[in-house]
Amino acid sequence: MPTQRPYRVDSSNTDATIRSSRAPALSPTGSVPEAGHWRFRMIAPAFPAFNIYSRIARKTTALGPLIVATSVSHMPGWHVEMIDENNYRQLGPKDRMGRPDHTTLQAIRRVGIVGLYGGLSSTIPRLYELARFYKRQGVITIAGGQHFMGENVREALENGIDFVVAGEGEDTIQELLTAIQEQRNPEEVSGLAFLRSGHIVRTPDRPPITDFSSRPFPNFDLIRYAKVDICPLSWIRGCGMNCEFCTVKGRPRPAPVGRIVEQIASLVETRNARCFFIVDDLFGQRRQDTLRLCRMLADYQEAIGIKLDLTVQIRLDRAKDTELLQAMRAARINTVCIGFESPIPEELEVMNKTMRPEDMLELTRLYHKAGFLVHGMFIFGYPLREGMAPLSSEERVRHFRRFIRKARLDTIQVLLPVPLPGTELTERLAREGRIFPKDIVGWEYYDGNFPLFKPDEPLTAEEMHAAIRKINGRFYRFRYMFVVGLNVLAFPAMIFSVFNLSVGWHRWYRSWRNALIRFGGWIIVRKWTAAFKRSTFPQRMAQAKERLQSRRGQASRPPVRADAPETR
Ligand code: B12
Ligand code: SF4
Repeated sequence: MPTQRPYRVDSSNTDATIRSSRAPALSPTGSVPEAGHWRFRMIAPAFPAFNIYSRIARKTTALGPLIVATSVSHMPGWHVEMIDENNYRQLGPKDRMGRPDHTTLQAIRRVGIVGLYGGLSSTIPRLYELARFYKRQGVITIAGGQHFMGENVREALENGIDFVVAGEGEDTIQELLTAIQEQRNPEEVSGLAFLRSGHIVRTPDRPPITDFSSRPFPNFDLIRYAKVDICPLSWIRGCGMNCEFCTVKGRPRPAPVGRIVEQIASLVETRNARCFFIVDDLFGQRRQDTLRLCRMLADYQEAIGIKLDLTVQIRLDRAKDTELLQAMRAARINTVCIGFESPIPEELEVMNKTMRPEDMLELTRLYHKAGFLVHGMFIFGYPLREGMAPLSSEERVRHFRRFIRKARLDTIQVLLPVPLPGTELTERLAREGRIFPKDIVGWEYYDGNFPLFKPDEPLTAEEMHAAIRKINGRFYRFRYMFVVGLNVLAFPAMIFSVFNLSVGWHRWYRSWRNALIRFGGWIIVRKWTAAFKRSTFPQRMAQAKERLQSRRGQASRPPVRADAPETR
């Protein structure tokens, strides 16, 4: 019996559309600009609204999609570009709303296949909008990222996505594109989901990558219309901890230490890069390797006579390791981002964070003493387990303010809990029927700035929302504009009045930098509050609460017996 070809060519279409009897319609229209050349565009979709991350996103880029784009660019015959909608500068064509204009982008360089980054749930509505736009043009759409798990996979496949890639995408994308090119059945490719006759086909999972030694470095030149001032780098994937609210799971998998130094050196040499953000969630989790990395980085900077500026995410308990902190400082890791999460012991316990607030203060002091700038990340209003006594909004706000003041943090972010896809927190809240229905409060609100579920009584969703504005608003204030001015005036006195020039400079710089950020933060909080007041969110929240209430009412009502008399 002859084997069935998975694809047939639809010759009624002048652009020769390839159709599959087993998989989505595949149309490489426009992907053959010259014989043998295919075009691929990777897109990181825009954040839904201006928020506290908009500024930083404009200076950096999303690493995951860049790694995937780089992987495609190493395939023979492929032309690749990446558009980061959150870092999109003057030369990029824009639509009437000021967003990247994909019609013009297609007119300039027509691609046949797009990749869409779904790492942040808040960008999913924009991702679907883009997917539908490209699909209308006959472009094949592929999406990946941490949002796509569970029922979100079907949602994606019904919203303009042809293929959803699960987990790490750098190998899957190469195999999938090759299958498309060679008109082979995508079912042969591991780590995929797609629709066939309305049913989801899932291919076997792909094992996590463990060998990073021979993989290409992310190629920042692929990103068009962007200016990347802070280069993201990844050293260790996965996290050995198990925080209830977090999606980052799995055994830590490091790249060789030398590769990180080599990558930094290459970015310094080719892009004149100075600022780096190591995106790993737990820097320092492999102590010996971290010490080695820091020493190599320190030696490298000394050898080239250039000082770099590195930021890492690290746990508080690493502060006990004096040798590690010294090595990190010598490597010019200037800023540490720390997930304090909460100063309330019960909340820390539920999150699976094994810390006591009093120890947290002491450990923060050690980071400061070692000369780090400390960025504190907090979650306000974390839901407790049954039987635990919840606090009122005022009490919680007091706890947070007191802790932030005592810890003398340089910068803070206080967000609300987000029931992210695939976390234990989401499971717990869903079981308790507390998550606001998605048709009312959609993914665009999943950025940590909006209440997304019914909080523990006596706290209300409105109070929860007002609380983060109060805490952030107390920290980021207008008056810091004057402090910036005072610092400028005090500059010569500060530098020359102290005995040690280096200590004087650091003290002055820290005070000036923090005042500047706190004033900038005031502008962001104000802008964000104004946008919130214009938004429909309060009405949505009221509607969502009503829906939850009526569902609860239905659930608690005794079932109507079949033989019960009819009531009027
Ligand atoms: C850097 C970072 C940021 C940066 C983002 C910078 C930018 N321009 O995008 C900043 C600081 C702005 C940020 C902000 C927030 N973040 Co953040 N962030 C991260 C972090 C630490 C690293 C991301 C990264 O580079 N990973 C490394 C790369 C290699 O992995 P990857 O992105 O998953 O990509 C791989 C695969 O997913 C896949 N893939 C990805 N895209 C595609 C596309 C295609 C086509 C294919 C084939 C494959 C593919 O292949 C990639 C390579 O293997 C992650 C945690 C983590 N470890 O991932 C959290 C994370 C992404 N953030 C998260 C969250 C929740 C937030 C915030 C809401 C704050 C908060 N409450 O924690 C805000 C949201 C901002 C907003 N406006 O919505 C969550 C997202 C979960 C979700 N479903 O939304 C994560 C996963 C952390 C967590 N708590 O669980 N974040
Ligand atoms: S919050 Fe940080 S420490 Fe906790 S599991 Fe996520 S990445 Fe690991």
